[in-house]
Formats: sequence, C-alpha cells, structure tokens
Amino acid sequence: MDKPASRQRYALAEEQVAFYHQHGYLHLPAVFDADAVAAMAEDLDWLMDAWASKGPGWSGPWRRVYMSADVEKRSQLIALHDLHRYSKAWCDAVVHPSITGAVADLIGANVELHHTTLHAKPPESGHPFPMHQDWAFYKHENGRYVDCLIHLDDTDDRNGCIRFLDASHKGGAREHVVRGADGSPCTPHLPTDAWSLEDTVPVPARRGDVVAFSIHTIHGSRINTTNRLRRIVRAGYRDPANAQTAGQSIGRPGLIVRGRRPRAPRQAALPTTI
Ligand SMILES: O=C(O)CCC(=O)C(=O)O
Repeated sequence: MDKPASRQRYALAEEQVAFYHQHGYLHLPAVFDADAVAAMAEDLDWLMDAWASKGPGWSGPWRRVYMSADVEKRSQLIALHDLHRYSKAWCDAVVHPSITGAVADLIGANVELHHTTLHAKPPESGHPFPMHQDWAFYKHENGRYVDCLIHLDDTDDRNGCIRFLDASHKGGAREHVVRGADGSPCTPHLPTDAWSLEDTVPVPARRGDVVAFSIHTIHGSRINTTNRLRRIVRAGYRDPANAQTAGQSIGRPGLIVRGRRPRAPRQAALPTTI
C-alpha cells in the first residue's frame, strides 16, 4: 500500500486518512474561506477570458455513449493548464497549508506540485467526463500522487459533480482506450461497456471545498444540465520521489510545497533550461 511511513499529522484527523486509504478519495469541506474563494474566482474569470480554451473537450467513442447526437455536437469544455503560472491568487491557492498539509498526511512529508488544470462546464450541455484514472494522463511509478479538486461552485449531479468508483484505487493502474474504432488517437478513457458512471458514488461539494483522490481512483462526472457555469480547478501533488514515466508535464520539476526534494545517489541538480 502507498501509505506514508511517518505517523505525523499536518492537517487531517486519523479517520480522514483512514477514509482516503479505504475509499480512494476524501471530501475536505471549507478549505478556502469566502475571501480567498472570491479572489480565486475573480482571477479565474479573467483567466477564462484571457487564456483558457473553449472547445468540444475529450475525444473518443465514449461521447456517443454519454450524450445524444444533438447534445454531443453542442457540448463544450473550458480548460487551461497551470493557472498558478498566470495568477497570484492561484499561486496562493496551491500552497495553502490546509491543502498541502492534507496531501502530506496522505502521501508523506515531502510534497511537490505537479500541475493545475481548470475544467469549467458551460451551462446546459457542459462536458461530461467518462470513467478514467488520472494516471492515464500523467503516469507515475506508484500511488503517492493525490489530485485535489478545488471547487469554485457548489456541485451536485445536476451540474456534474465528481463521482468515484469506491475503493477502485486498490486495483492500481489500468489500461485505457486510447484509439477510436478507426485507429485514430483519442483521449484516454476506460471502456464504456465495462465501466459505468451508474456504479459510482457522487461527491457533491460546496464552493471552497476540496475533494482529494488517488491517481489510481476511477472517476467521471455527468453533463452540466443547469443554467450556470460549473468551475473546478484540479491541483496535482506528488511525492517528489515518485517518478513520472509518461504524459502531461513530464520532465518538468514542480514546486516543493512541503518538506524537501530528496537527492538520489549521484543525481544531478535540477536543470535550468526546462
Ligand atoms: O471536472 C470534472 O467533472 C471531472 C474532472 C476529472 O475527471 C479530472 O479532473 O480528472
């Protein structure tokens, strides 16, 4: 199992740590107060206007299983990677001691920020997410990697809250569908005939909450059927000793947000050219 060796606690109660290791996810209410969320939301609105992309979202055969032909044509996703490189409010958010302390309790005392990613679902037909593990997007050697969903809006199934397959992290990394029927590449997802959103647990959350989950936890979400935008920013944190083997931002050293970066025997210092 990927439990940290140390028993020291930074932000979580023992029961919360036990819940995460049992179920593969953990809901952390009110991590950010109203003032902090207001500053993050203000910068997020600016980021969506100035830098984010708006498009059809993830590709692949899953789309026609999750959406009718008509909805599938209209469904869109607003996305942006690495918000903390564009905004001080988001830089502050990803080093917040409650979030980094919680992650340290889950993976160990050294914590490295790997990435941040915005997923905003526009009103009425905002993009659903097929069942997948985030491991398929940024493969790492082991499970000491926690994704944290920072909520800017209240969520439930009507606007596409996150849904987890309970305890699915225990099965480790799984092969994903990466090509459509015609052989062309598509966004990684699990086969729709074997993995269903119907089997998952919804985790509704409030603005300011964080929902943490393992890189191996299988998850997805429904379409946004409401008349309001649904905004979530994912921050990915890892044990700096957990090497990345493929995918998003590979080779890019992240920020150490807790503890230190340990040095392997004869390891060179970090390059200055990435
Ligand atoms: O934003 C969502 O509804 C799902 C996001 C997701 O699947 C992810 O961040 O890996």
